[in-house]
Amino acid sequence: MSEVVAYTRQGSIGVISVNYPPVNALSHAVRTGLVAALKQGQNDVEVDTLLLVCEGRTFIAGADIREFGKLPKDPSLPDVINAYEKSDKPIVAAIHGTALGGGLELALGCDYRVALKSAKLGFPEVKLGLIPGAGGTQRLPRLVGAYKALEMITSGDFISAEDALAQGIIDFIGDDDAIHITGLAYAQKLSKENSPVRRVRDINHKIEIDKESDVFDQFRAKLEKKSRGLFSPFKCVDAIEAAFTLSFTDGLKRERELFKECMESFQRDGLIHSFFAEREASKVKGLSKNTPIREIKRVGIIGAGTMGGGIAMNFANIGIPTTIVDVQQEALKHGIEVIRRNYDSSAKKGGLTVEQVEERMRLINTSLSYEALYDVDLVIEAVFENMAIKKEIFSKLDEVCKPGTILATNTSTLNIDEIASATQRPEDVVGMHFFSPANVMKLVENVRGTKTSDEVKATVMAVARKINKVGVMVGNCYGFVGNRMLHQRGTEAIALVNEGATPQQVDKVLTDFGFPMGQFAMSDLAGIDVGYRIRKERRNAGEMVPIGWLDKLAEQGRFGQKTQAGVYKYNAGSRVPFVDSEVEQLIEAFRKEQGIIPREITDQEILERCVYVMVNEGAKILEEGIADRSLDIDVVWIYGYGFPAYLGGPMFWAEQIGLNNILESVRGYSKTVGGKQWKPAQLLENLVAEGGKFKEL
Ligand code: T1G
Repeated sequence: MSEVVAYTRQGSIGVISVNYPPVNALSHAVRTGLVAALKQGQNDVEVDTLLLVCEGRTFIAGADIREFGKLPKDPSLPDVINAYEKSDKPIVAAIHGTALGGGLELALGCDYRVALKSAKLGFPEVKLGLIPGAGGTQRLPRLVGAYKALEMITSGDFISAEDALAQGIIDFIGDDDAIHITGLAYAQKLSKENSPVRRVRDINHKIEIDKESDVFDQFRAKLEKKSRGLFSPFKCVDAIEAAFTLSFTDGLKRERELFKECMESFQRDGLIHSFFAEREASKVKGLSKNTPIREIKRVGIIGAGTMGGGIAMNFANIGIPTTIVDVQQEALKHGIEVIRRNYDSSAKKGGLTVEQVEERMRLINTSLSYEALYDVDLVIEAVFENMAIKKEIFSKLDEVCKPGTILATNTSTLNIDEIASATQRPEDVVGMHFFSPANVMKLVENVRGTKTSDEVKATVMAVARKINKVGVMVGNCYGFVGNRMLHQRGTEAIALVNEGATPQQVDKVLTDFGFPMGQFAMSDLAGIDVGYRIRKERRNAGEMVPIGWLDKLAEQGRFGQKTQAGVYKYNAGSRVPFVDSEVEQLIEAFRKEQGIIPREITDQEILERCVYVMVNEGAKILEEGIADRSLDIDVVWIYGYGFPAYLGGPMFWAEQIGLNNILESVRGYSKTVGGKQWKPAQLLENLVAEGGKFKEL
């Protein structure tokens, strides 16, 4: 008998139930158990219909991803599914929670499918750099046709049970919230009606309809634009097209070939690392699972600017009343207008109904007075980067907010402990660093101060999950993890232009690498004035920060997209950057002024200096314990700075390149370029000497 798959009989129904927490993934044990239970059902003369159902919170959520890259063991998933499809007794798959990837493929190998209203179905393989590899690309099109199959499999997005019923993927939606009852009732109906087996592989009318369609090329063209650099979405199209050009058996073979190609691609490694890293990052080292979490029922935001408004939307989106406080009525009015504009554009795209927009707007209030925040459970300060102003705000919050209110700051660089020192309750002060646009970007870099309590740390991690963000807990230093590494990349990018490269050359190397945007296009989006003010703030604090050509742009009022001119120029209302000869002249003049003779710079040098410098800084961040694990750094960069997930993040990518190669170049640049950013991290030196890896730390 299998530990994880059981066979029982209920009247004329043989029940195969899977119980392998947390998500009934198709591990070797589950596959073996499924085959054994099917055999029992086949040989059980008392039953004429079989029911496949799962225990726990979900139906099968796919193959066991932890087994990827290991030696495959029989029975393979295609073997299991072919056995279920060959059954001469009809099988019903009863779906609750999620039926994903190999789990949905197994359900499509059954004859009938029922689900609970709340169930979700999908093929997320493409998000792991794969394609469905057990018949999904051949069976799904037979039920839904080419277009829907392409849409579901190339996006990897889940669909609702209602949509699945409308598409003919499932046969019935049970309104009982117990899947066993719904499943059994349907199986008994089939048994009573002597329903026949009904194999999806034999359903071909939709294949005939789309046989000559050019929808496959349409999807390839669409993917060229939106799946930048990704490998597997195109393999998905090839596999689905095979369902329309080959026999079922040959289509399965073609799917398997394409699946293997994806399994061998480095993108699969990177995306699977990103999958698990995102989940591991939510478990903060040293913070026990039982750490109490404070309930957040009301939220306050200080500052009605772009960040404040975006942050407020996240809480209104999940039904939490939010009050925005600002010093000027005009600022509050403008802030609310921007929020409404954002919601209206989501409604226009069909992402929200008008009622949902109004409901969210009702949850967002404004006030000119801090007193409005006396009973909130969490306050997030989001005013511009000035330590004196932030300390003043926190001392006021300390006065008005009830005991137990979490006082968070959205600062992207400043010292959390110094901000906390303006209060009598530093244990309740923490950083919650959102990324612009805050209602869209997934990352929240939660920053622990020296005195931040475990309860507050655990609560802000839970808040990040609740507002559908990816939270990472990091330590307190200048720029925390993300901006500290970005700062080094920015320093190198500017130096490369000083030495002879052009901004557009640097940006092209970074976008070719896979970043959605180059360094200088990003400065134009964020605002050249933001960096200019931070550098000025540091100079005022007595730091030696040389004046560069970016400062000269800012002094000319070239703040970037918001002034239609920054490093690039922009047409009104457009975000498309154009090279501006005025900037080229300004850079040439700056080099002359600095006595720099420009030189030819290769793309490889640009890549190494912009990305290796981040890895070296990442190693220093690990050394100092600002990040607990290299995966925390990877998650920060993937969800906050657009580092391609298929490369797994900067630290994972560095290991693919080879830490010895990185160190050799770092040592080289420490001689040729110099600066503390190129001082090799001791950790990097040690790991290379010992043959160690970041992920083993
Ligand atoms: N394999 C192994 N572990 C898995 C897993 C899987 N497929 N899915 C989830 N887990 C673990 C996860 O790491 C976490 O572990 C715990 O379960 C809870 O997950 C041939 C090749 C199902 C929607 O891509 O999308 O089938 O951290 O925190 O937010 O065609 O997990 O607790 O130790 O995410 O409620 C296709 C991936 C595989 C689905 C639940 N399937 N999973 O979300 O919980 S490829 C997927 C999810 C495939 C075939 C191909 C989500 C979820 P831990 P969680 P959640």
